[in-house]
Amino acid sequence: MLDALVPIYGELAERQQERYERLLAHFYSIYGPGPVRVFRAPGRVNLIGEHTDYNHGYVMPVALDRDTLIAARPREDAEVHLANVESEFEPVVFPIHRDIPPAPKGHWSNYARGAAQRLAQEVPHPLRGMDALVDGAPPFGVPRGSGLSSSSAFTVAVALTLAELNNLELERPHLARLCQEAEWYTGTQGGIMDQFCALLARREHALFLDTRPQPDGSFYFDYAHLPTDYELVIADSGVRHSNVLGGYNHRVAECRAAVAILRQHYPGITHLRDVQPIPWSHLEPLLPQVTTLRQLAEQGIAVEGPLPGVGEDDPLKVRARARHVHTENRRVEEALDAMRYRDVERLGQLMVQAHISARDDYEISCPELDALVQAALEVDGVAGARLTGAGWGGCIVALAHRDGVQALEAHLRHRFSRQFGREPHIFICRSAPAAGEVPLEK
Ligand code: NG1
Repeated sequence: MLDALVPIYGELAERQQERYERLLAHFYSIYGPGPVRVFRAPGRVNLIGEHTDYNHGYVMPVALDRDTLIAARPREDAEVHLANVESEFEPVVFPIHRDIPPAPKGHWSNYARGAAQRLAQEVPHPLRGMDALVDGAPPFGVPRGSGLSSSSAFTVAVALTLAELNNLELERPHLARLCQEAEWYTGTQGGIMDQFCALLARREHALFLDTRPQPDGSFYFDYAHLPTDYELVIADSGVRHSNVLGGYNHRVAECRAAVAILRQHYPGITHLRDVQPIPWSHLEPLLPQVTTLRQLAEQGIAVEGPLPGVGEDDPLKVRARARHVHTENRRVEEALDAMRYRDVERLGQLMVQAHISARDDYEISCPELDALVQAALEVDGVAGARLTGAGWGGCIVALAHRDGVQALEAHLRHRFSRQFGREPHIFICRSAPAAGEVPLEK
């Protein structure tokens, strides 16, 4: 088994082996002896490019060695039997078909239901179900609600497992798109970054992705080697956020409202990305600082797409939101150049600018994240730092010279606990390969 784990987890493979053995023993205790396959899907840390994906912009994530595992065997019928190594997540059973009723909002099984439903819609024949056991538990799982995309790791793991057990031959970018749509089932209107990263990442590389599908449905993406001698240090503020229950869809709505307004001047645009070549100074005067769906309707401006949870009179800060997306896309392009030219200093500056834009224009930061970023920037050898993921809590990522990592950890702990009375959880991001089956016989 170790031979299969070393290419994924490197020097931590031995500790992972115990985890995999525990998972298999648990699986047999629920479903009995017999053949079993194991699949994994990683979480991610986003280096730069936040809230750009649902605007068809650019992103640059890195897959983490924190992942979700599924041990599974196919069933003769179409039922999914799903258990979880964490007892707080109750076992569920549901049949796979094109219209699977959801569990209550926020229920863990909705990610699996969404994945199964979307696959069933995709293929013309019925799918076989599975007996499956999920392991996303700490310390090896992706921390939940912390902007490291535990939800997509789970969704992708389920979709990949079902696809493989049913011998479906799906190109990975296409599977990523199906997984993106699968997550909409849970109630968020998210982009494709996380699922694409989980399925196409490369170890020691950031994935540069243009999230706008090409006319033939393909995507442009590329890999940039992570700076040598530098580590990505992740510090978790401990502040938890749920995209399903929180402000994420409101930001999506604000961007859609900005598109609707700009469409008066640039007919045919569908996403903010479509105005990316136009200088911001031309766009800014066209966008009000604040509007509402009612005011827009009164002007005959219809905002497209589902807008779950957004009321007629909720303020929509379209100008600042669009400015963040416009400037952030430029920063991601520049960050890719900086990485190619091994210009770590520039990459760090761009990360800091991205944080400021996320804080001031997109308003997705919080005092804990701002304090962590500020503290990180006080340490020698830290090139840059920013919040990562959806925001409103979760983690920061700092780009730190290897020699400065210890000092960084100590300083973050000291500064954070003095201000908030508790310590942040800090870990170094070891990059991981994309999702796949783990060939355990090796
Ligand atoms: P996290 O950070 O995992 O909540 C979310 C979205 C991404 C992207 C980022 C913000 C999902 C599954 N993930 O990620 O698509 O929009 O926020 O950049 O919706």
